[in-house]
Amino acid sequence: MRATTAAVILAALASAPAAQGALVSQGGVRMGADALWSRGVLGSGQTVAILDEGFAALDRSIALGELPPREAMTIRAFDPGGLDGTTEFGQPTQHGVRMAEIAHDIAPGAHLALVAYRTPAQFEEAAAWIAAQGIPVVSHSNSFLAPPYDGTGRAAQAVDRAAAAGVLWVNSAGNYGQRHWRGAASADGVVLPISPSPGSPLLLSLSWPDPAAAASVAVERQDPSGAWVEVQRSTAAPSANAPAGSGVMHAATTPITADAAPWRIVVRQSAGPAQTLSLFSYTAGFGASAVADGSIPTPGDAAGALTVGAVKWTGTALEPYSSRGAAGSTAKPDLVGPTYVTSNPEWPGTAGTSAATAHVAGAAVLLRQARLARGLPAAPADLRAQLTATALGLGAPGPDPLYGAGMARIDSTAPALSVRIGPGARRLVRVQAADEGTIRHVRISMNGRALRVVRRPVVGVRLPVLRPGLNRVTIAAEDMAGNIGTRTRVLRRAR
Ligand SMILES: [Ca+2]
Ligand SMILES: [Ca+2]
Repeated sequence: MRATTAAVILAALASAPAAQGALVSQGGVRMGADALWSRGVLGSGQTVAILDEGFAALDRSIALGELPPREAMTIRAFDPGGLDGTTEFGQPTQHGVRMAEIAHDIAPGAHLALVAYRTPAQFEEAAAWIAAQGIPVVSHSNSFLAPPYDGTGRAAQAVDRAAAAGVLWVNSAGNYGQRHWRGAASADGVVLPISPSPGSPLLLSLSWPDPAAAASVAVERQDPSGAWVEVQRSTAAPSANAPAGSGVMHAATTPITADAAPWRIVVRQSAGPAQTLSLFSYTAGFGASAVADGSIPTPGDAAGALTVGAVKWTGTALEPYSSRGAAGSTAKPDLVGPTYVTSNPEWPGTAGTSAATAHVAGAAVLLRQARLARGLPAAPADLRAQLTATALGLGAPGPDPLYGAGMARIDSTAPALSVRIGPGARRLVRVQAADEGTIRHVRISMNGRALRVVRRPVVGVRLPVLRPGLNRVTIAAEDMAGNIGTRTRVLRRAR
């Protein structure tokens, strides 16, 4: 995106409500949240839960003014280790703070509930607690690599129960588009090359549907002689996330720290009826061998989740890492949201489907307040219906497994245009575009040729001398949420 458009955004954000903190995510204006901010709809009277693995360094964010003081938030840790949390790799994580900052940018008037968990059991407990508190919107930007990934697992059921109790559960689709592989393998194995950064942890998760089959994933390292040496092979067990009796199998490795040597993955099926094996990698990508299709883990697979993929706030293309639904299915994802944003000056470029999810949760909070103010129903189904109906369609027409219904947006009204055209041989066109959101640009064309594109709402252009006969002047104004208003005037010059 050109710097001038970034300037348009910065100008719009400069008038954002002071409660939003020092820096406001560009994703807010990208979704057209300013259309509601300008009407004073900031999420007041609403609560949004940020459910995450950890909220380390929370006080730094508060000190920077990017989050409200602790006493103004609800804080609850289901992880006995506390709010700072731990990742799969045993590290404290600030991930939840980044998500809370984004939701707070979009809905600064909303009460925040920061909820930490570590294990799947704590996740289920936290989901039930959020529902019991009557919290209407939850932002959960995390996934479990625990099969099945078809909406029937325990984590998905916990989400469905919360949704049935009145929670709009906004969940990340996951960042596994380049870290998923699916296919068949023989006992000799399928080799998947990986290029981990030295020091990064390797952790793999393989699954298949039939307990009568045996399969494994192995991590191999090349020694200086060129020989591949197996460092670890997974052990298989019935998936703890699977419903009782389903028999879905799970074979995971434990974390290994990569070094500068070449590494690779080998997937084998050693016994039983031929299976479609599904492999997720926590960190290292599979390069050209990756299969993006069907790369949404759980609980983004839950019917009760509003599942969100990622598009950079500056564009319309799906991020290559954004997990995709199964080809031919329109079930997931439900939407995409803006990502690669900065909400805290110390954390430039927060990316992933995580950030997109926190934006959509914030948007849902604003819409809920606006709906309730108008006496409209605001149950999860109502919010979901509004968000999907007003989304900016991207990709194939209709819902698709890449973008779902498209980019979530709050502003779904096209700019209104006022056009005046003066007399004379070279006529002066004066245009004023008005919008509740922010104007991205105004374009003036004549006879199919662009004369002027400006990144402001008011513009005057002197037309070239008209050609004999009819001349078509088209004015188009696009807002940041992608709504386009157009006006066409036909000017005649005698032959
Ligand atoms: Ca912020
Ligand atoms: Ca608009």
